[in-house]
Amino acid sequence: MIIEEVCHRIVFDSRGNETVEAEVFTTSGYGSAIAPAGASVGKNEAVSADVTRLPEISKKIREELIGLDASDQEGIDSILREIDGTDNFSNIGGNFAIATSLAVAKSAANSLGIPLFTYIGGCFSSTLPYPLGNVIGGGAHAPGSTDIQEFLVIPVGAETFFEAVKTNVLVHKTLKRLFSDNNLFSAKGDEGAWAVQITDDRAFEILQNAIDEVTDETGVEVRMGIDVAASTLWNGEEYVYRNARRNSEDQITYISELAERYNLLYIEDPLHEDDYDGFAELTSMVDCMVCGDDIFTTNTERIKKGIEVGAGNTVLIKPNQIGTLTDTFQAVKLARDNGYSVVISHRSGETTDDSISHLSVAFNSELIKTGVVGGERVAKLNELVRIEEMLESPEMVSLDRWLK
Ligand code: 2PG
Ligand code: MG
Repeated sequence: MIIEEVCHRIVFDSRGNETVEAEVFTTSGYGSAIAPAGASVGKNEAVSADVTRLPEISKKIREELIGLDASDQEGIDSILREIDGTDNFSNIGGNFAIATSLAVAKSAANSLGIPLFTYIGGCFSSTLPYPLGNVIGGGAHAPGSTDIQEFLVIPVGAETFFEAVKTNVLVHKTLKRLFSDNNLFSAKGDEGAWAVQITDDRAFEILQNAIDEVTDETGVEVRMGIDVAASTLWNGEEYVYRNARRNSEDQITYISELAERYNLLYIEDPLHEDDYDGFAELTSMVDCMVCGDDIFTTNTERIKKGIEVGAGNTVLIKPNQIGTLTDTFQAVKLARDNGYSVVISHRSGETTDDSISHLSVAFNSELIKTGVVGGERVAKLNELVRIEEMLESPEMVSLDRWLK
């Protein structure tokens, strides 16, 4: 499977922003991938290059990759790093790097005639993640709505991936009715979550009602989670909410109280991206998943530091935060080897690219964060429905560690 051609083009993402698509042709196969983009971007993430530099960047990549074996993922990813020459892809761009890296993997899988999840994870990859669905959102994804960026649901009682998606959808639909019953106007944020002009307290309350209704109706247990995206609330001294200001200690107390009151299963970015000690303190106080997104940025150096101090117990994995599939794999491996759970995640700016669905199965991840509705979110969920059907004996991943 020698690489014969590599091309890049500019396409559009779900926010209408321009992004990069890469295509890789081998002697016997083809793969393509598109880079997503975030709105609440961690300051340690790989940097995206301006897409207008496409001719120059594409030429550099093409010249180095043509003639190589597409199955040498590590070798190709290290060449991408060499062409770039910086730590954070600030030369050729993390967007060009990740699209190319994933397209190479897809072309290799296609050359072998096997699905991407089997190519990456091997023949024993057969567990499906639970979908972590964003149902009410604000922050950088819907200014004017809630302060907490994402109110999430996890259908822990679902026995199949299909049932899990159906349950999340039902919560999303139920919320629409509850908002309207309460004379609240609801629109949708960047990830298809409801954007409503309500306080965080009210959002928790209405979401709890929606979950209770859905569980009564379906018998499926649903748990709540949040992505505070606390770096976006942090002004350098305090967390600034619309009707409150909290210093670090107050923030830790506040989040731990929320965890208790709403029986949270999942808390992402409760503290700002440099507060390793705060993360560690909160992690020791609660017994749910405490997940690092902006703090870790899928970066092994940063995850290592987290492991050393006990910051978090779960890692959010976003391939475009780090720039290559090999780096993504290493982040997952480091997290796993140290007892951290793994959540594969979309970005708020997405396309119909479904690579992360395959990665979630290949990496045996506990959760996949994708949103609940909208073509670019459903593309990931539908691909997992197909994968579930494709597998001989599909099973949902075990969340026993987190369920009491
Ligand atoms: C997050 C993500 C995805 P963004 O903060 O976890 O929900 O948002 O892609 O804007 O960083
Ligand atoms: Mg986040």
